[in-house]
Amino acid sequence: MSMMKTTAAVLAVATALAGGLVAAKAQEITLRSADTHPDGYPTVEAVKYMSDVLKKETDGRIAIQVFDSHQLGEEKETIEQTKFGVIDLNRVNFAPMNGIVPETIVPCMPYIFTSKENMREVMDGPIGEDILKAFEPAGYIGLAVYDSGARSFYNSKHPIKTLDDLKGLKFRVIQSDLFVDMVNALGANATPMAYGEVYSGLQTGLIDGAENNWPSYESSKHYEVAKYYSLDQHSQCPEVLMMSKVSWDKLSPEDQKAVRDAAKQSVTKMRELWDAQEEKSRKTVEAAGVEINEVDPAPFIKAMDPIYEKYANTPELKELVKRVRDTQK
Ligand code: GTR
Repeated sequence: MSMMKTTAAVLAVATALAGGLVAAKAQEITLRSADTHPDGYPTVEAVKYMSDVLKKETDGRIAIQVFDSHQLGEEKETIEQTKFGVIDLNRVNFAPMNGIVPETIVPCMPYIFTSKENMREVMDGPIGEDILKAFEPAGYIGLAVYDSGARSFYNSKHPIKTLDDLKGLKFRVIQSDLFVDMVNALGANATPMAYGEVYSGLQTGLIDGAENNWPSYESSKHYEVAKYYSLDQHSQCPEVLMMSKVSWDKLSPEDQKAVRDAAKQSVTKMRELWDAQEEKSRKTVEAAGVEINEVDPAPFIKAMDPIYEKYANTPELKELVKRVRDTQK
């Protein structure tokens, strides 16, 4: 067992013993929140900001403690623990929720959004609300959607300019069947793997590359071991902040409202931090000598047609895709 896994396991047990949502005094509540990213990353900072808002709104009664840097485990594990109320809040990407809440597939679909603004507009409106509502039957309360930029390929071998360049390369993908099929449809070999294992996977040559946005590529230091970053931007799959329904049900309706409002307020803050971080991360990797190239997305978009057939496979999901497309007319 790796050091990281041991720490995660110990913490998980400690958290389980403490029973999730902690009430120090009857009226004082500290919500535990998980994040895979390090301190300072926009998602981590946004949840800390939410905690400040919540404290203010509840006269200090409710606060959030953020466990960053996957201290509580890799995303898949924390998602399970959140279901059982061992973890109260969890900030994860939509992708590892694809198999649990089918509606989350739609915003992860390849090239579904035409721009960052389009993604924000869709997720702020009724489509985003409907997707967040779909979390509840699965045991989660969808609180807020955060930016995650666009995911692009990086690898240790050569720049990806055409589909041919992807042939024979092995890419780690986020743990979602949709992503496995997307990357395979482009002609590469996809291997789902936990985020925390990617750096060593790249270093040892187990994988040739992975795919992610600027801030993750930079903060994970993957750029040190995979120095070709090719901007095909195949998915703008956003982040979600969700709460365990078990923990949620322990709150009074007033406190639930305060949590929801504070989460919504953190979205604006997150976007400011996100825009600045994308810029900063780009500069950092450029200065480190990363070779960056633009990609003509047309053949990539075409190659993804079967993905829409396979994954927009129910009348509900087809309708959601159509509603997103309608915002682009
Ligand atoms: C990042 C995302 C993380 C995690 C990671 C991954 O963009 O913010 O939550 O899902 O990607 O690739 O595993």
